[in-house]
Amino acid sequence: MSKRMFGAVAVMAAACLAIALGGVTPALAGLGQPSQGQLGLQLSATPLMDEISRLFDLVNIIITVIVLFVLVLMVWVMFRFNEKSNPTPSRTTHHTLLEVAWTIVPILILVAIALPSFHLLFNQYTFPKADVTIKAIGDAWFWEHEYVDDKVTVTSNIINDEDLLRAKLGEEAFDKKYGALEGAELHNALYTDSLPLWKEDKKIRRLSVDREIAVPVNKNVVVLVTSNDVIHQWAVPSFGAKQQAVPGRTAAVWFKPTKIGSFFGQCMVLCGKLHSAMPIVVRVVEQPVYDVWMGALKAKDGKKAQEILDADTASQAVIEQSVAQAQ
Ligand SMILES: [Cu+2]
Repeated sequence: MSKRMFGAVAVMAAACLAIALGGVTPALAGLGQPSQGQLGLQLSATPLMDEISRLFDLVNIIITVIVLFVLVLMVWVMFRFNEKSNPTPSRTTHHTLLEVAWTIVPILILVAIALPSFHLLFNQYTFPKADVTIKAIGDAWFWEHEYVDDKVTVTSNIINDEDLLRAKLGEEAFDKKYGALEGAELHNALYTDSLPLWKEDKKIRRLSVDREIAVPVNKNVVVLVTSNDVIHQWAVPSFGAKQQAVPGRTAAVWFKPTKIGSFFGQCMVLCGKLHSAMPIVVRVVEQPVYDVWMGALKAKDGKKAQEILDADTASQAVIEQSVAQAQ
């Protein structure tokens, strides 16, 4: 290999390695929410997601090594065995050792991927005894969360630019200011004017909801997922939890959150016009906070329940950090 060629291969290898390492750098991924310029998965908050992240990293490393190996081989063949450098080609058609190697090595690679993959599948489908059971019902376009044992339901609707502005200005002033606008003009005005309010209210645009659901930390949560109308999907990336919501059927997913905070998810199956308007927010809190929150829900006071979550400094600190990052 000539010096110049070696230099080019080295630069390409370094670039690939930088991309591969970038994918696993925690600074680029958010906990419980996506972040600007994110390359890898969202940070993990459950043992299942730990396992998913490990498998993701393992497969990424294997892919990177294979790509670099094939790249080096191709470059080598192009330069070392072209007509000019190698005028009399070898007539070899078989090489037993090589043939055995290129059969065995891929098998070993597949086994190395299959073992952790089956282990993960087994864990995902082995349901622990549930401490909290939530029935998540997809509707076009919002989520209802029914706490099966406590017989309470939390309905989560997305917060829009308009909602923040109406709350800030009051109904009358809002109508006076925006009543004459329509279409894109109205949309742009609402977007621009509401931008500072998102930060002020400590909410994340397109991800925050009016009524969040809460679960206690370090407890097993089983979510039964179904739908009232079309196919949706209940998914919270940091929990490694994702399940189709099919009308007439109930599927289940489980997670055990080990970190306190706010965890954002979304409907992940295209379900219609407002598919993007059905986020999920799960607040992971200490058991006592959860009990007080549940008490408020049982007293049919959804507003107070949300205030309890907003006043919980432990999980609120995490969301404030997220808001600061997102702006
Ligand atoms: Cu959807």
